[in-house]
Amino acid sequence: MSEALANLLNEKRQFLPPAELAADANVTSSAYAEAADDRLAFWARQAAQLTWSKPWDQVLDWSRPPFAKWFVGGQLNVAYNCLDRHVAAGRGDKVAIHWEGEPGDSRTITYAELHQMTCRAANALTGLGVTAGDRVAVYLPMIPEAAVAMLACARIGATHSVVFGGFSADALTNRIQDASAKVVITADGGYRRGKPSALKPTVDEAVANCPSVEHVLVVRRTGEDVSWSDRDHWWHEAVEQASAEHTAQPFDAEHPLFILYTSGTTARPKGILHTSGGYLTQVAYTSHAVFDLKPESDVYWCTADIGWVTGHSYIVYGPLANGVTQVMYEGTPDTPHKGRFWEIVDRYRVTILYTAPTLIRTMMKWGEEIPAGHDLSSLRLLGSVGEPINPEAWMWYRQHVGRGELPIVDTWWQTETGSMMISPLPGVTAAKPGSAMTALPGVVADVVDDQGRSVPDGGGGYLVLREPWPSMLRTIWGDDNRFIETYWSRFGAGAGGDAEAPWIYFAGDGAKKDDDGHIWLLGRVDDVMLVSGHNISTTEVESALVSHPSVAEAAVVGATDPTTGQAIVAFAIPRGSTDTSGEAGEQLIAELRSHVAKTLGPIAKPRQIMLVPELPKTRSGKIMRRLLRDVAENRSLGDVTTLQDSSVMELIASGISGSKSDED
Ligand code: 6R9
Repeated sequence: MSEALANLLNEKRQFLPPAELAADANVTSSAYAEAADDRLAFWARQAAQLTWSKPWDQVLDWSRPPFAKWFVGGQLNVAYNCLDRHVAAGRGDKVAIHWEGEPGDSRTITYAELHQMTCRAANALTGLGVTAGDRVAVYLPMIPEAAVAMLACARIGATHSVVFGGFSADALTNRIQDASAKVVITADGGYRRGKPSALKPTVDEAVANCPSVEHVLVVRRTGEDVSWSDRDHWWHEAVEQASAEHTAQPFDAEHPLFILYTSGTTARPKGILHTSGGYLTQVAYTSHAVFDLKPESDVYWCTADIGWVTGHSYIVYGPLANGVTQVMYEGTPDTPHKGRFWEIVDRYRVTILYTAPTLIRTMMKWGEEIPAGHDLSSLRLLGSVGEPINPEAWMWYRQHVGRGELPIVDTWWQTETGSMMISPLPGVTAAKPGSAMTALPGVVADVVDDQGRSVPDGGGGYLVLREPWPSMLRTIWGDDNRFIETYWSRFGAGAGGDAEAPWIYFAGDGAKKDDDGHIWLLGRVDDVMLVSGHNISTTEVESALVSHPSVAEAAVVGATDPTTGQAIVAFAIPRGSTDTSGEAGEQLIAELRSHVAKTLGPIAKPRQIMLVPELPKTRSGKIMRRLLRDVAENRSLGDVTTLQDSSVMELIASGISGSKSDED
């Protein structure tokens, strides 16, 4: 059999769960067998943990794949499940959110208070004419109002579309336009790296090109001056003066809950659509099972931004559905000092920490003496998400954050999957550093070869999901065909041929099974770059470069970077008349870097841009990024036999000297 993906790493270390955690774990090994025995009955039991206004008639309708319906006929209110039912059960005084602002200010919000804030916001949105099914864009810093805005939308059946606060006006415009959002919720700004970072001017610039937007709600966070128009409303006037009485109406299990844009491999972002009942069922279950949440005693902290799916599922919906106390932090980990995270863990006695490999690598760079200077004894469980975690980083995390004894759950999932899919169970699994281990109960994952055949243990290939799952994406907003093409057309029935074959979801990731059958994620099989935990497509950055008048063509690759995981390295072909000699070349590079940052947001700013006379292409015209990666990482060139014009690489090498930009 030809190998779809190499299996190079051989990691033999394995760590048993601590006996104490295993003895008291929410979920034991029997869950795997129960789910395997009757998967739909298993998910129905998890759904029954929620409060439904009307029970479902059918667990799964898969009669029109790949369009799934879960809990057909059932009705519930997502916000009710996250708030009202806890208050009704007498837990209103329990802290929902310990919020800490970057400048050091803090707020403590109980479930009763969060409920009231959400009711007011729901009434305010209704007052602005928002009704069920309308789209609301949310562009906020990490402040409690971000969670309130999302829950208020859920409460009235409006579909939220959260846009990461680091995105540019262009990116925001595209997303508002694609969803035809009626209202935008933003703030004057937030605090980042020790100073106010404005948001409102970006919204002003964006909505100038968004005729669908009728109102903009503005939270006052920094108190900086903002320009104002007739469509703007202060949150503290509209929301805080609205009534705190609001009765949540039930919505259909398949009612749209949110759209979240992911850039994917093309420049046009995909609006991933999630619905209500199945989504909440799986985020609530996985929070309970993988984080082993004990609402009575745990203090949970997920360091993700709310603009990432992790913030949706594991700051807002999963933890709140479980009624746990959590920490929410506004700022960066090194403001005002590099021990800020550990200070927060100590201050709030955090028990469960969920963060990203890029952060762990940053902490490694800063040195182990920094966590060692804080009391981390409250921690009992660590989690990781967003990229493959290198075994070294995993070991460092366990050693220096986890006292050499805490379990680490490496959770693989995607915006599209909505919830965790592959992860250890902390009281069950003997985890291996760097492996996400096995599919969670109720999830059917596999690694297949090019032909869609399951690879044997020890083999590598493509990660697929063989059965529908409750929190799966339902479509790409406004583009069912693209949904089918992107996720369902690589293998199985959707790939053509056998119409009787099952429908198979292709995740776009490479993976391998080790000799014990455990799954190791190996990154995207296409060329998406993962920078600081954010997926950035090559095409988007290339399109941004080419939109500059001096650039004719561009290719970008991800090159290994000790801090951000990968850094963007771009190759650009200047237009004929462009002066690229000496200082003019340096100037152009600087201009291109800021152009990309302006077009796509600072996260997409290339670390390095090389002005080259040509790009390596295959005979069919596709750019061979593999060779560019060799150049970007200063390696000798790999196989060039499929190169259309082999002199191209020499041309590129000659164009590079002196054109590297400075690091910033
Ligand atoms: C939750 C989230 C999804 C992509 C995914 C994969 C990568 C996420 C991972 C991981 C290896 C893990 N990814 N978690 N790779 N191990 N534990 O990250 O969603 O932003 O949509 O990214 O991230 O490549 O396909 P999203």
